[in-house]
Amino acid sequence: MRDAINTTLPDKVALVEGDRVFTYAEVDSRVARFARGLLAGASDLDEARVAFLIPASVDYVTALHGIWRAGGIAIPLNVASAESEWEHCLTSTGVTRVIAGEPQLSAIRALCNRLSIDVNTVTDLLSDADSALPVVSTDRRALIVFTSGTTSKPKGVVTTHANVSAQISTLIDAWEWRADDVIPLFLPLHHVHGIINVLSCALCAGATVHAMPKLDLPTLCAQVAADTFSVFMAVPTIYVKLIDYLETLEDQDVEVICEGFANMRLNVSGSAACPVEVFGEWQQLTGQVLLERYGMTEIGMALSNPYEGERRAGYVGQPLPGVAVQLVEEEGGIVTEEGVPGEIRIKSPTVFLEYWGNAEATEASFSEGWFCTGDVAVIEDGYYRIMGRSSVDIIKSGGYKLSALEIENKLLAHPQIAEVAVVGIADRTWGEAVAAVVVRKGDGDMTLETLKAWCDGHLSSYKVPKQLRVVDALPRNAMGKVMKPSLKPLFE
Ligand code: MLC
Ligand code: AMP
Repeated sequence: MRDAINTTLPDKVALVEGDRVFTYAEVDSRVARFARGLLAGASDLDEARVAFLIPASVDYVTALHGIWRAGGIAIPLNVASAESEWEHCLTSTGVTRVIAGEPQLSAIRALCNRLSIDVNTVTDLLSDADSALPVVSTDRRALIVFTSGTTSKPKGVVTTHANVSAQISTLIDAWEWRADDVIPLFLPLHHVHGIINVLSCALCAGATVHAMPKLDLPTLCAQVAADTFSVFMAVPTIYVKLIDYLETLEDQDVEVICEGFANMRLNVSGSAACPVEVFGEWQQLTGQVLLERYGMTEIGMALSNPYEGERRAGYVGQPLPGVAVQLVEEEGGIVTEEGVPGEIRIKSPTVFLEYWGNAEATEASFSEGWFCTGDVAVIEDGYYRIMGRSSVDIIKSGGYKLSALEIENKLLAHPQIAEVAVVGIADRTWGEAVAAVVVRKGDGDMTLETLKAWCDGHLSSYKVPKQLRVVDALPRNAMGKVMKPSLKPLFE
């Protein structure tokens, strides 16, 4: 098994954070000091849940790996969440300790006090003790990442150290990661795209990560133009935003930025379907043939276009090495021919262990040892194409998976909302955008602006509806269930 933080090149730069630079030896030593501080004399955290609220930075890496080395389970929190969303993550997993970045401390301190959870910064816990660190076996739980689904509250996806390691190794091999790679990291670090595909693969390969607190296109593009990076990974929304941003620039600036992308060895797109037009526009602008791949929090990456070989627009390629894939028809039969759609099912060392504290949901998500993704695909000419999802209650907006039910439940607390249905509608930038159809109660106007204002503090901002329609009644079938597909035309 590879080391999670490469130790073969101690003097090489692991992380760049603004104007600070950290070598692999420095990161490694900081992680060990933090792990000792967390242990505070104990021999092992024994899978205690430690949550952390830290944007991309050396502190994030220190917290993640420090928790692992001390034998704890790491739970990265979304820095953009509302307090009630953090509360669900903390209470549903029995978190005993939170590590916060300096600026995030004030946002989460009151909640931690109310829940009697210790809260510290990384610096608070750096220790110079020279006590031994535990030997953590690979079958132990490592990480809990929260994912939205068809239930109202997000579920905690538990992966073991062996799962995490398999997810990393698969990608290092498939995409030929190497120590001289340099990658920007602007994706959120509470999801596998940022955590595994970018940060963990890079640190394991001995590459250099430029950690950015958020996506800032002018700064990013200036670095691209200076040929800083060799690899680039993003969700389709970011490629759309880049294309739109380039349109606002002078020709000579566009040229140097596109040249910077052209000089990279790899541009990857994933987490949502990359529209064929975006694939084409990116190729035209930069010469880069995007490598599109398919994954999920529960399974890491499963399907990928080839690193060497033809990358097809609109397709997600073939199973990654070590990943077994089945397509299963609605009636339960395994698809054996091309052109027949079926649900994607996965068996692989990368597949998660369980949903935290939810044996029922874990069991329901497997069939004969295969994880049932809920995504439907078809094979055409040897390449998988994702056709959609089996549930209308899941929305993919800018790469975030959102639960329509979770948003509906929050909106129902609005004093003027009697009934609400949330749907995803096609959107050029976001892929799908959150849209709400509301039946009002009481008097007074309801506009998108007033609804958005009310949502502030109740929901993460990216879950807030971008469109609103007020209707007299929601269309329901004979069972009383809202017929969501019939709501989408309201937004055309
Ligand atoms: C931001 N906004 C969004 C949004 N992101 N709205 C809908 N969907 C989103 N994804 C809204 C904000 O609420 C805000 O609204 C406005 O856009 C500007 O916010 P911002 O934070 O400045 O936006 P920006 O930085 O441009 O963010 C866009 C983004 C971000 C694409 C960079 O959404 C992002 O990082 N997405 C990636 C998510 C991800 O990593 N998913 C992987 C999951 S793992 P207002 O109204 O306040 O102005 C997975 C498995 C796999 O899927 O296969 O990888
Ligand atoms: P998450 O649960 O946030 O990990 O999101 C995983 C989901 O994102 C998958 O189940 C798919 O629905 C979707 N997804 C990921 N990659 C792709 C892709 N390349 N094309 C289409 N959908 C994708």
